[in-house]
Amino acid sequence: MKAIPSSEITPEHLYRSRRRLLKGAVFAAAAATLAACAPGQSTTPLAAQNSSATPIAAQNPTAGTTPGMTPAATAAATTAMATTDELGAPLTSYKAVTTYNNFYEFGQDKESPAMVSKNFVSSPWQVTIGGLVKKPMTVDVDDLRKKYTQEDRIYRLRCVEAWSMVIPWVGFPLAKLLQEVEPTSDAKYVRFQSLMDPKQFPGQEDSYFQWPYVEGLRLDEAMNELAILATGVYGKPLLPQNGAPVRLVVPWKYGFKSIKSIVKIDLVAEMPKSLWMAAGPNEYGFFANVNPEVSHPRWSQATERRIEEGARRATLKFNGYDAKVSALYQGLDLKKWY
Ligand SMILES: Nc1nc2c(c(=O)[nH]1)N[C@H]1C(S)=C(S)[C@@H](COP(=O)(O)O)O[C@H]1N2
Ligand SMILES: [Mo]
Repeated sequence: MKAIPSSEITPEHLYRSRRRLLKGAVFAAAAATLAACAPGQSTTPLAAQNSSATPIAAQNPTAGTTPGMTPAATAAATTAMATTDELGAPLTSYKAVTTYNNFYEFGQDKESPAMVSKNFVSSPWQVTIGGLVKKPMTVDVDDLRKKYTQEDRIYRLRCVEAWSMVIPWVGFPLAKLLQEVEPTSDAKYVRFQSLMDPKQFPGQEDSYFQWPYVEGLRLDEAMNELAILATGVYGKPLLPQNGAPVRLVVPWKYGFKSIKSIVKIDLVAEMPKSLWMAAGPNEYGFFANVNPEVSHPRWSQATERRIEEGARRATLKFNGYDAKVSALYQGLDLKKWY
C-alpha cells in the first residue's frame, strides 16, 4: 500500500480536537464500531477492493425500479448509464463512492461515515427555504423528488485534500427551487445548513467546530446550471454517508462546499461564514474554486490522486468546468479570493 500523502493526514489544527474526541464516551462507542467493521474495510486499499477489470454494469448495484427514482433514472442506472465523464475518465465505483467519505459529523476519517451512519434516519425529512424570499416554504424531500425531474449528472468531485472521484449523481438544478421561492432584490447569497443532531451525529460532540455545518454560495453561483441538489447516486437514493436525503453538489469548487444532509436554505444579504471559514480562515475560503495555481497553505493543488487510479492527474482550473463558470468570476482576483 502506498504511503498516505501528507495532504490527506488530518489537518494539524484539527489534531488536538481529534485527541480530545478520542477521550470522549461518544467516540469510544464509534471506535468500537470501527474495530468491529475493520477487517477488509480500512486495511484494504480501495484500488484492491475495486478492480478496474470489473465492468461498471456489474458494479452497478441497481436492479429493477428504485423507489423514489424516476423511471428514466432507473433505466439509465440499469442499462445505458454512461461509464465515463465528458473527458473520458471512468466512473469511480459505487463501492468507493460509498465507503471513502468526508462527513465530519460521523467522524474525521474516511471509513467512519459508512460505518457510523448505519442507523441514520433520513426519512421523513423536511427542508425549510426562507430568508429574503417572497414565498418561503417547508417541503418534504419526497415532494422535491416528485416535483422536479430527477436528472443524471456525472461530475468530478475534487476534494481540497487533493484526491478526486467521478460520481454519477441523481438530482435537480438548485435554480429551480430558488426560482420557486422568489428571492427579493436584497438577496445576494445563499446559506445552506446541515442537520444539527448530536445523537445521530457523534462528531457534533466535538466543540472545536461551530456546528451545524454551514456553507454558502453567491446567488449567481447558486443559479448556475451546474449546481444541483442531489438526492441519489448511481440511480439509487443517497446513503447517509453521501449526505442523505439531499445534498448540494457544486463540481467546480472544492468538495467541502458540497454540503450534505441539508435542512435549511436561506437567501441572505451578506456573505455567509462557513464552518470551514470559522475553523481555518487562512486555509478555507468562501469561493473555494478548484485552482491548480493556488496552493493550499500546506500543500500544492497542482495535481490530484484520482481514487482507483495509479498515477496522479493534473488538476484542472474550475475542475474542468471553466467554460460554464468562468464568467461568474470576471474581475475577481482568483489568487486572493480562494
Ligand atoms: N455536512 C457536511 N457536508 C460535507 C462534509 C462534512 O463533513 N459535513 N464534507 C465535505 C467534503 S470535505 C467533501 S470532499 C464532500 C465529500 O462527499 P462524498 O463523501 O459524498 O464524496 O462532502 C462535503 N460535504
Ligand atoms: Mo473535501
